[in-house]
Amino acid sequence: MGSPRTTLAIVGLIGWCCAPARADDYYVAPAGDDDNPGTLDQPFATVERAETEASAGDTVLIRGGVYAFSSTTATVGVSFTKSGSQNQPIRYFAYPGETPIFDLFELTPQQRVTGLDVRCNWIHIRGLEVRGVRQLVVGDSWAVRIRGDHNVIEHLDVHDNEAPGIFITSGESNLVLNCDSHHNYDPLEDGGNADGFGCHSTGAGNVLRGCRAWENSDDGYDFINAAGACTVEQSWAFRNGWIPDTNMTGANGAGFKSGGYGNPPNTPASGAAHHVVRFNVAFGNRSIGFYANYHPGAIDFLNNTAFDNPSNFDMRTAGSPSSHTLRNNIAAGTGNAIVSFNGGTDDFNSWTLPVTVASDDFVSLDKMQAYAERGADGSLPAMTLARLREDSDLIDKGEDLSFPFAGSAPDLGAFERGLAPPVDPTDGGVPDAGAGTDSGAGGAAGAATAGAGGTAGAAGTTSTQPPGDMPDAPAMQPPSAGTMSPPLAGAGGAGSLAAGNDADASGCGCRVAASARSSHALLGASGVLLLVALRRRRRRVRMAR
Ligand SMILES: [Ca+2]
Ligand SMILES: [Ca+2]
Ligand SMILES: [Ca+2]
Repeated sequence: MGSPRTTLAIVGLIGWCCAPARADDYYVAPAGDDDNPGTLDQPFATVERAETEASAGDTVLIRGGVYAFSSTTATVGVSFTKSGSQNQPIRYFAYPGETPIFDLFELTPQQRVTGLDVRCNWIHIRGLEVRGVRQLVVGDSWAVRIRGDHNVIEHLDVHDNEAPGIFITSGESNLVLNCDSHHNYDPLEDGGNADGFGCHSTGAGNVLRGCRAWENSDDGYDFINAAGACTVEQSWAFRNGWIPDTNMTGANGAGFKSGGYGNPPNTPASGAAHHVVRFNVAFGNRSIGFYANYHPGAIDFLNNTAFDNPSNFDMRTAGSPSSHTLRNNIAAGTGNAIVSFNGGTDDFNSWTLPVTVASDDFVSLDKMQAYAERGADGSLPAMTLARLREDSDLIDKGEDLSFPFAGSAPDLGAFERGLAPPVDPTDGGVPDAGAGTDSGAGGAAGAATAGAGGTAGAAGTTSTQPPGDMPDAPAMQPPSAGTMSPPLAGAGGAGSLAAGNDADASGCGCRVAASARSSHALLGASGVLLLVALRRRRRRVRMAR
C-alpha cells in the first residue's frame, strides 16, 4: 500500500485522465480574421477555420451580419466535414440574439452549388439564414444539403435560393427542427425541383419537425425516392407550387409529397419505406395538401389538417392497392376532401365521421397568421389559425392513437384543444447530441403534459391566445391499422400531376412534371429570361435591405 501522498497522486491522476475534455467556445464574425485565435474579442472570419479548431463538445458561436461568399470556381459555401460524437456534438450556433446571414449569391461557378454541405455526423447547426444559392447549370443546386448521420439542423431560415431548401440526400437519424424554407425556385428546371424540404435518403430515422415551407416553386416537403423511412410532424406547408410571389404556375405544388418512387414505382430492393406524416397543416397549395404520390406500401397520415387545397388528400396509387393509414385528419374549406383512395385504412377522419366541417369549427382561418415570426427559441409562432373552437364537433372525435390528448378522446386535426404546450425543444425534446433519440425524449415530455389534463384549456376562447399547442413528438409508434373502411371513390380532382419523379436520392437525373414544363413553354424563352432577371433584381433589392 502506498503512502497517502501516493494515493492522492493516483487519485489525482485518475481524475485528470478521466475528466471530460473541457468544452471550448470559438467565435466567428464577418469582420474577423482567420489568423486570429478565434476568441470573442479576436474572432475568426470563417466557419471552416473554426471547424479546424473545434473538437467534439465544442461550440462555434457565429456573430450576426452577412457572410458573403464570392467565387467563380468554388462550388460550396461552407463544407462541414468534422464529426462530433454522441452526446458531444460540435455546435455551430448563432451568437445569442444575432442572425448570421450566409449569402451565396456571388458564388458563381458553372457548376452545381451547395450553400451549406453537411458531410459529417453529430453536429448541430442553429440559427443561421441561408440565401441566394444560384442555379447556373441544369441539375440541382442545394441551399442546405445533409449527407451524414445524427445531425441536428435547427432554426434555419433558408430562402430565395435557386435550389431546394433543406435536403437530406443521404444519412440517417438527422433532425431538421424549427426551420423555415421559402421563396426557393430553380429557374433552369422551371421550378420543378425547388422543394422547401426533402428527405431522399436510403438511411432511416430522419425527422422534420416544427418546420414551415411556403412560396416554393415545387413542393413544400418531398419524400420521393427515399428508401429510408422519413417522418414529418408538427410542420406547415402553404402556397407552394407557384413561382414565388406570383400566381404563375411553378411545378407540382403539393404541400406534403409523402413518398413515391415514380409511376410505375421503381421500388427499392429494400421495399417501400413506411413514412409518417402527422400533426401537420397544409393550406392553399397549388394542387394538393397531402399526397401519396403513387407510393406502394404504407404511409401513415395522422392528425393532419388540410384546407383550401384543390385536393386536400390525394392517395393515388399506380394501380395496386396501397396500405396507407388515414386517421384523425381534417379536410376543410375548398377542394376535395380525399381523392383516389385505393386500399388501406380511412376512418376517424372528418370525411368519414358524422360531423360537419365549416368555418365555425375554427377559431380563425386567417392565413396570414402562418407567416408570423417564430419565437426567439425558434418555435413556431403561436396562432389561432386552424385551431378548433370549444364548441366544434370535431373535438374528441378522433381515435386514440397513443398520443397525448385532452378531454375524452383526441381531437381531429393537427391541434389538440386543451393540451399544454410542448416542452421547449431546446431543453427538453431534443438533446444537443443529435437526433438519434430525440423522439423518445419528446414523447416522455408529451405524456407528462397530457397528465396535466386541461390546464392549458383554461386559456378559454379568446381569439388572441392559442387554445393549446401541438403535442410533442410521441415516443411510441402509432398502433397498426385496424378495421378497414370502405374506400372512398376517387373524385378526380387535380389530375395534372406527373409522376413527380423530380428529386432523386443523388439529387440528379431529375425530371419535371410535364404540366409544369408545358406551362413554362407558353412563356417562351425570352419570358423565362425576363422572369429570371426580374427575380434576381428583386432578390438584390431584398438583400440590400
Ligand atoms: Ca418535389
Ligand atoms: Ca362542425
Ligand atoms: Ca380532445
